[in-house]
Amino acid sequence: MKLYDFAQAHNPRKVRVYLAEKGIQVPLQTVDLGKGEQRSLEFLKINPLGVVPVLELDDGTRIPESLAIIEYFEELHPNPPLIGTDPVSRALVRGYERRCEQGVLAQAATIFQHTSPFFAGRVDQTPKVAEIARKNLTARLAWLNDELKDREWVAGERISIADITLLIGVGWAKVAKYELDPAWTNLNRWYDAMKARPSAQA
Ligand SMILES: N[C@@H](CCC(=O)N[C@@H](CS)C(=O)NCC(=O)O)C(=O)O
Repeated sequence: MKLYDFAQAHNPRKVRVYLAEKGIQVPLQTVDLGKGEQRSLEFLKINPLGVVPVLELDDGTRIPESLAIIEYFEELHPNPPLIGTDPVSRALVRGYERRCEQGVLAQAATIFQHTSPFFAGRVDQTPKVAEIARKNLTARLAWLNDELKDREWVAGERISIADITLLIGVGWAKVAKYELDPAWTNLNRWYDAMKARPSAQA
């Protein structure tokens, strides 16, 4: 088994944070996005879409998409549970995880793609698109700050993949030069707690 994932250490990586929380070791094959290795002929044979992560199983099966990889490991290693423990808590974790992916991580990625020189020439960079994504991101983070008023974790009483997705989303927001509003005290408290976990270095 082998996990293809990006090499840059400026930001935690979703599957690797998850694996660290679970205590699962998987050999890593780094792909240097800065050098464009994800678009090399060699890597396009592994993922024709030219993005990481990809999990390669021993029989050669290649699983794309971080959430699919995480769900695969969760089925094999249910403990400690990071996607709930029963139908209701699993549904809530998945619901909140999507809210963090679409409302935070995807918006931060859009800002980055429409403002960073890294994507110039590959994306038709449009300031208005970045501005709309900033507004969406602010609205979703403000809402999450309210949600975290009475609880420690995004989707309930234990840490879950919703927290991991939000951690990655906030990390990408910072890469896109977006900082959390200090007035969001619940969200900042949650972020400090997430960053202090050893998994955040993964
Ligand atoms: N939805 C995909 C997103 C994959 C993705 O966009 N990966 C980024 C790194 S976080 C990438 O490989 N980007 C390379 C590029 O755009 O050139 C997932 O969750 O796995």
